[in-house]
Amino acid sequence: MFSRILIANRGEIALRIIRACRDLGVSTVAAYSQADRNATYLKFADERVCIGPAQSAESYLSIQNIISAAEIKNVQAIHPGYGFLAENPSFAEICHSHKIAFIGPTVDTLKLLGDKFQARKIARDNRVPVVPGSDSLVRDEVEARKVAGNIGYPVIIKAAAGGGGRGMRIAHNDMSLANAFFVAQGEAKAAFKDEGLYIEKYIERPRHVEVQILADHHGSVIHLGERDCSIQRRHQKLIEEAPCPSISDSTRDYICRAAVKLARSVGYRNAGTFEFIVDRKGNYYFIEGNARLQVEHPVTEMVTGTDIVKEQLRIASDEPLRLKQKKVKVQGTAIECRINAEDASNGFAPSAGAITKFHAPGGPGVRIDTYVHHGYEIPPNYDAMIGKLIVHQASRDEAIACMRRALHEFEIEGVKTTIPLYQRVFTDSAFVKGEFDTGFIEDLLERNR
Ligand code: MV4
Repeated sequence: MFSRILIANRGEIALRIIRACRDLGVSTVAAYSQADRNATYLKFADERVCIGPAQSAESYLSIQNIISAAEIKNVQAIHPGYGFLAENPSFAEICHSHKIAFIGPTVDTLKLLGDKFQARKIARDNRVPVVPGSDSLVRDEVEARKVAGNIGYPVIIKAAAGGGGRGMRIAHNDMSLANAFFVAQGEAKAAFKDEGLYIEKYIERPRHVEVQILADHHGSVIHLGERDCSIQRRHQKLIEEAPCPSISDSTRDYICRAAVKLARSVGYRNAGTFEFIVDRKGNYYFIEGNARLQVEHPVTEMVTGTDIVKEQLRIASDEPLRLKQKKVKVQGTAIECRINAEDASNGFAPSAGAITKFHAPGGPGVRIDTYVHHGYEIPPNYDAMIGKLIVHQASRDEAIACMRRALHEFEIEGVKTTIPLYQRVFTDSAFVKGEFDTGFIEDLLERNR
C-alpha cells in the first residue's frame, strides 16, 4: 500500500478520500485552492498544499500546479476524485512520467472511454446491445439524413468527445435534422475541439441504470450490482438508489455481465461504471463508460458492504482484489440524495453564502457525506453540491421511510437547498412504487407550477 498520496480535489470527495486513507494508514496531502483555504476538512488531512487561486483552471484543473505540489510533497500517488482531472488522459500520462501513480484506469482506457463512439463500437463488437444508430462517424447532414432514414425518427446526435449529456441534440424530422446537426457540430468543436458526431435512435424517457465495476491488475474483474440514476434534472443527478427498483432479475443479470465483459475488453483497471439506458419495454442499451469514482458510489457501498475508495487504493497499489464475485451480495436498498445549495423553486439558482444553521440527521441507517458545517461559507466558485444524505435499510419501503425521517431532521439555514424538493419526491406515489424515469423531476416541477 502507498504510504502517502495527494488528493487533487476538494469538498466532500476530498474528505471521503481522506477518511479511506486514514483507515488504511495512508498519509494524505490535501491540495486546495485559495477559495478553500479555511475549509475544515483540510484539517483532517495530514498535510495541505495550496495549488492556486479560486478559479478551477488555475488550481484544481492545473496539471502543472498539481504535479509540482505532488513533487514537493513527495507523494507516491494522486487520487483525482471525480470531475476536474479525473478522466483526463494527459494528466494520467504526466503522473506516470513523474513516477507518480494515478489512482484510476490506464491512459489508454481513459482515451478509449473518453471517445463515446469508440466505446459504442467496442460494445457492439462484444455483442453488448447499443441503441440502433450509425456504424461510423457522421460527416455531414446528408449522411445524417441517411442514417435517420434507416433507423427512423426521433434521433439523437451525440458528440464522440461528449458524454454526461454534453454535446447532444435531438431531431424529430428531416427538417430539424440539418439544424440539429449544425448546432451539435459547432458545440462539439467549441467545447471539445473535436467535431466527431454519431447518431442513435432517441429513446424517450429511458431509465438510467449503471453498473459498478472493480478491476485489479491481476485479471480479476467483478461487478457490485447496479444503481438507478434516473432522478436527475438537465443531466445533473439528484437521487440515486441501489438496486434499481424497476428492472427484472434477468435484465439485472444481463447488464451486470455485460459491464464485466466491457470492462475486460477495454482492459479496465480500478473502479469504474458502465452506463445503460433501459426503455419502457425493458430493452437495455449500453451508452457510455465512466472511468472514475462516481458521486453516487455510497449507495453501492451500503448495499454491498464494500468501501470502493479503499478498493481503488488497493488496486492502484497492485494488490489483488480479495472480493470474489460469488461473495458479492446486494442487501436491502440504499438511496442517496445530493444536497445542493440551490433553489429548486427558482430554476435551481445557485445559493452560495454562509450556512447559519446546520443540523445533520442521524440514527439507524443514515450516512452523511459532507464537508460543510454550521458557520461554513460556501464559496461561489465550484459546483453546488454540499453533501450527500444516504440511507440504507432492509427494504425499499423502509429506505423511503428512513429518508423521509432524515430529511425531516435535516436543518440547513442561510442558503437554499434541494431538501424541500426531495421531501416532495419521497411522498410521490409513483416514486414510492418505483415507477419513474428520466422525465420524473421535470414532470414533478411542471405539476407544482
Ligand atoms: C440517450 C437518450 C436517449 N436515446 N441516447 C444523457 C446522458 C448521456 N450519458 C446519455 N444520455 C442519453 N442518451 C439515446 N439514444 C437519453 C439520454 C438521456 C439521459 C440518460 C441518462 C440519464 C438521464 C438522461 C436524461 C435525458 C436524456
